Amino acid sequence: MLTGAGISAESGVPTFRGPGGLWKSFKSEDLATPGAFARDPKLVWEWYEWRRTLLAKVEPNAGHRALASLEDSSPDFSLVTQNVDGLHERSGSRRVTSIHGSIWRVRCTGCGAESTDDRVPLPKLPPLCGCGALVRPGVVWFGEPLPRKAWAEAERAVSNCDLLLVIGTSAQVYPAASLIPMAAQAGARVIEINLEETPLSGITSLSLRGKAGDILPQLIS
Ligand code: BJW
Ligand code: ZN
Repeated sequence: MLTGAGISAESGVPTFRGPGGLWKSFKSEDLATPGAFARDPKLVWEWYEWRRTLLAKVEPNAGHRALASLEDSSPDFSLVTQNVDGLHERSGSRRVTSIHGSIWRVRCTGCGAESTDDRVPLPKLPPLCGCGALVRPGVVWFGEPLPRKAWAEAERAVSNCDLLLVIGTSAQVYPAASLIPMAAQAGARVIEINLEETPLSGITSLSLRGKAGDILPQLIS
C-alpha cells in the first residue's frame, strides 16, 4: 500500500493540492523548506502548530481502518505512507513506513536529538532543545533527502510486491511517486484509488475513481 493525503481527507485533514489544498492558501517555499525555517522558524512552527491542533481533533476513517484490518489478516503486507499525520497508527496499523516523517516527531537542529512530542499546544514557539539550539518538526521538507531506512524499506516493499494499491496521492512529489513505476517495472499489478486521474494513472492496471473511505472497505472485507 502507498498512501497520500487523500486517505486522510475524509477525516477532515486538508490535502496539499487540489480544491481546498494547503498549497492553495500557503506557499510551500515559505513553510516547507529548510530555507523557510532558517529565515523564520516561528512562522514555520506556527503553521505546524495549527496543523497539529487540527490533527489532534480528528479521527481515522473507514479507509485507514480497512488497511489496519488487512495488515491483521495478511502475513506479507506493507504500508508505506507519505502522510505525517499519524492516522494510520491511530487506526491500528502497526508496521507503517513513513517516508516523509511525522508531524508528532521533533528534531534538534544542533545536536540532532529526536523525540516524539505530541503536546498541543507546545509550551513555547519555536521550541528549543536542552543544548540551546532550535528544534524543528520531524518532517521531510522540499529539497531534503528522505529518511534512509524508511526509503530503503519502501523500495524493498514495492520491488517485491504482487500488488501495489496507490491510495489518495497526486503522484507529483518525488522520489515518493517513483515507487509506482518501480512496482510496475518489477511486475506488480498497480491499482490506484483516487477521486481524479493522476500523472501516473496511465501505468496502473486499474483506476478506481472515488473516495478511499468508500472503496477500501468494499475491497477489503
Ligand atoms: C482522494 C480523496 C479521497 C482527495 N479518496 N483520493 C522537479 C521535478 C521533479 C522533482 C523535483 C523538481 N523540483 C524539485 C523536485 C524534488 C521535490 C519534488 O518532488 N517536487 C515536486 C513537487 C516538483 N522533492 C523533494 O524535494 C523531496 N526530496 C528530494 O527530492 O531530495 C533530493 C535530495 C537528495 C539528497 C540530498 C538532498 C536532497 C522531498 C519531498 C518532501 C515533500 N514534503 C511534503 C511536506 C511534508 C511535511 C508536511 O506535511 O508539512 O510532503 S510536500 C507534500 O506533498 C507532503 C506530501 O506527503 C506530499 C505528497 O502529497 P500527496 O500525499 O500526494 O497529497 P496531494 O494533496 O498532492 O494529493 C492528494 C490526492 O488525493 C489527490 O490526487 C486527490 O485527488 C486525492 N484525494 N480526497 C481518495 N477521499
Ligand atoms: Zn540539541
